[in-house]
Order: sequence, then structure tokens, then C-alpha cells
Amino acid sequence: TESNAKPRGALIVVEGLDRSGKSTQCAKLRSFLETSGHTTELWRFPDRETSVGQMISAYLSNKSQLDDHTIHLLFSANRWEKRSLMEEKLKTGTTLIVDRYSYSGVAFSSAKGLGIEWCKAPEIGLLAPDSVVFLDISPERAAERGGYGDERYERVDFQTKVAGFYQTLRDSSWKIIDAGESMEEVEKKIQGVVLDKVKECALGKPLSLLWS
Ligand code: Z5A
Ligand code: MG
Repeated sequence: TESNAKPRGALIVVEGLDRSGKSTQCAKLRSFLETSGHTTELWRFPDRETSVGQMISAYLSNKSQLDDHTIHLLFSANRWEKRSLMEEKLKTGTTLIVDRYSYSGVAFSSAKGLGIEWCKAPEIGLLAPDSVVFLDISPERAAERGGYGDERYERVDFQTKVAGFYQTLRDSSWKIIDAGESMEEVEKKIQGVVLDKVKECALGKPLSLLWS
């Protein structure tokens, strides 16, 4: 009899506008999963450590200028350079919590006016998340949280456009969490959803690819 069901780690992606609390919640989720006995790593995109990541970082802090298409492809390349390691980690049982992923890539570049299908194209074939947790907050509310810094994109008008594209991209599998609640409330809501997914993957849920 055929049984391809191999236990593996889960790919959990956390998305949301700037200041919605992604990094805060990713860290809390990681300790929760570790405490629950699941080997877990915290990843983020952009990964500013790689050479591509350093180009992205210079661009975000306005130290370099790049054509919109060029920076889009760099963000995508930054995910591709981590793809094989990502697959290896998942297959050897490590759950990955990823702070921003392809959806940020497509939403931000589309908000600048690039075609959404053009934006998706270089992302095709990256690993699809098992769960997307979306931290939902209005751009105005987010801006009140300590104020924006001087990185590119940290403006309410632009964040409003990004929010529109996140709406377009989301499907019924996304877990939409009200990110305006207290950190503890948000934390609790995320835990239940994610633990179920981690268990499904441990039972051998197959990996799938973006954007199918
Ligand atoms: N970008 C792109 O264009 N294309 C791509 O492919 C990718 C990204 C992957 C850098 O991302 C930029 O790159 C980003 C998208 C673009 N530009 N923008 N905007 P980044 O991930 O490096 O951005 P970041 O600066 O690390 O994250 P963030 O979005 O600004 O913040 P966050 O991680 O969502 O929030 P936080 O740091 O956890 O919390 C923000 C503050 O709010 C902090 O003071 C917290 O203490 C507070 N906070 C958090 N939760 C709460 C609650 N529940 N109540 C009250 N206060 C809270
Ligand atoms: Mg963050």
C-alpha cells in the first residue's frame, strides 16, 4: 500500500501592514510552539543578511535607488535563495514561522503600480504556506504605534494601497486576526489556529507550491 505521509514541519506565514505587530507576534508564537514541544525557527523576509538582502536594505533605507521592477525581483530572489533550505528544514521536522513572505512582495509592488500577475510570476514555485495569519489593522491605527520611521513605504497613503492589494490576494484559508486588540488577545487567537496546522503537517500533509 502507498503511504507518502511523512511527518514534517509547518510553514507558517505572518503578514500584515507595517506596525501591525508581526515581529512581536512571531516571537511570541515561536516560544509557544517550542514550549509545546515543536522544533521551530523564526525567519523573516527580507532576509537582510544575504548579499541580495543587503541591496534590499540599502534600498529600503533610501541609500540606493532602484527601478520598481528591479527591487521586486530582488525581493523575490531573496526568497529563492532561501527556498532549498526552507524545504530541507520543513522535511526534517522544523516548523518555520516566517515574518512576511510572497504576499508582501506582491502587495507592495502592486501598490506601486506594477501588474499583479507580473508581480506573482517570479514567485511561482516557491513553497506555499500551510497557514497565513493576517494581522488586520487600519493604516491610521498602525501609524499611531510609535510613528513610522524613515524607511521607504512608511506612509499612510501608501499603506492604504497595500491594504487594498492584501484584500485582493487573500483567500478563505487566511486567518484574519484583529490586530487592534491587546498583544495577549492577538497572541491567544494565533496559537489555536497555528497549533492545528502544525499537527496536520506532523501527520504528513503534503507540501504545495505558490500560486496554485
Ligand atoms: N517588502 C516588500 O516591499 N516586498 C517584499 O517582498 C517584502 C517586504 C518581504 C520592510 O519589511 C519593508 O519591505 C516593508 C515591506 C517591504 N515596508 N513597509 N512597510 P520589514 O518586515 O523589515 O518591516 P518591519 O519594519 O520589521 O516590520 P513592521 O512591519 O514595521 O512592523 P511589525 O513587525 O508588523 O510590528 P512590530 O514591530 O511587532 O510592532 C510595531 C510596534 O507596535 C511596536 O512598538 C510594538 O510594541 C507595538 N505593538 C505590537 N503589537 C501591539 C498591540 N497588539 N497593541 C499595541 N501595540 C502593539
Ligand atoms: Mg517587523
